[in-house]
Amino acid sequence: MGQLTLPAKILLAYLGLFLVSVVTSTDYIREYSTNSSLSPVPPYAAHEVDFENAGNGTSRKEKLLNIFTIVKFPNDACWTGDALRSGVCYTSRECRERGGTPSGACATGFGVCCIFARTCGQSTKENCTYFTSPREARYVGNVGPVMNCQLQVYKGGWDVCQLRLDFLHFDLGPPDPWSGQCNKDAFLVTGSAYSPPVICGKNTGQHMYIDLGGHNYGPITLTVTTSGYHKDPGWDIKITQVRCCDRAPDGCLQYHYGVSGVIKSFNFDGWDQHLANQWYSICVRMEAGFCAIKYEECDPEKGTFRISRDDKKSQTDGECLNPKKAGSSDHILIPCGTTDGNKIQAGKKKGVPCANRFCGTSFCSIDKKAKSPCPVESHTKPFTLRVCFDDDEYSKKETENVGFCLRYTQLPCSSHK
Ligand SMILES: [Ca+2]
Ligand SMILES: [Ca+2]
Repeated sequence: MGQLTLPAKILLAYLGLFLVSVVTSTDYIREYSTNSSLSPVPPYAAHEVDFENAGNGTSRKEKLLNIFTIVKFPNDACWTGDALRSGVCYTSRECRERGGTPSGACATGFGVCCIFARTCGQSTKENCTYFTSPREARYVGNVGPVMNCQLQVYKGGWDVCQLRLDFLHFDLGPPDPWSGQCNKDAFLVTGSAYSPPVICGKNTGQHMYIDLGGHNYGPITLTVTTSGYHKDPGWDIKITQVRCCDRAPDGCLQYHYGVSGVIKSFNFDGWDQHLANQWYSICVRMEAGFCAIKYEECDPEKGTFRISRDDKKSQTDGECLNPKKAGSSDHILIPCGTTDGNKIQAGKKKGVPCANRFCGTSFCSIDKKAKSPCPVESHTKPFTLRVCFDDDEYSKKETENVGFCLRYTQLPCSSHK
């Protein structure tokens, strides 16, 4: 092979490029063509296919096709130097063509880690896109920006069932203190099979799964509206296209992994008011060897469970649905929750084995004998907590209803009968 003439080398290089274009347009798996004999790289193809850093990594597949070696690598997630940004491994040309920004190498140097950032008025179908607030959202004088900012998100493949939205940064205006509605600023998702709740306020660290539906091929629209009330609103939302085999269970707006973790109502970090019209489920994946789950307030001293009432009392079940008592019908639902693993409300309602609805201003006083932090545990599977907040906060009894922050811990099967 070392004896090839220059024209023969050019021919081989072009033939290699032809193979690349055929395969990459028909498959998620990207392929590169190199002439392994003309080591390391045919100079004429080096710029086009960017394999000058070719290594012998385990992630690529090689096979001999005549005198060409086809190098395949999947479009996996990759990490860049920026800790907040992950990308998708593409060839440098594909990254440019898809409107991404190359940032570092991946696939043992055969690809570039391609970052996709989008803002108002744009669209994407890329797995792992960052939807960020525009420059004009920055603070100018005493007035905040008035915006109606939309991003359209298309399915990136036939086997995508959900979008996962991670709010890396989310700081919008607060809800109206009386209605609890997001009437100043709002974030909403439209076009999905089931509409998630409209949210506003402070939601950094929260996430949502959006169901695309089996037959829905239209775009999902993410909309942020701002009224000028918040002087410096901003957001950075990571959008992941979730393949059907990796999806969260149906009906779970939030899906948490791990033996323990923290769950919060939207705008809990705003410490002003929980949002109205919130109807959704928070699910926790049952980890291997764990059979039950317990929830306790993140900080009972501070009062991190305030959903209805204003008097440091708690209620359960039917009481939570009685606005005359609770000032609201706002509650959370923990299927068959108990305070000591057997029963709830010791000494109050004999014979009631467990409760489903929990409301009030303290998670702890549900069982008067319980000591802080008074966990509520549930042996019902799968582990699900449902949020049911009605459409207003007008009642005087609902002042300072900040919502909830609960820490969950899964309980090993060995600790229970
Ligand atoms: Ca309330
Ligand atoms: Ca309410």
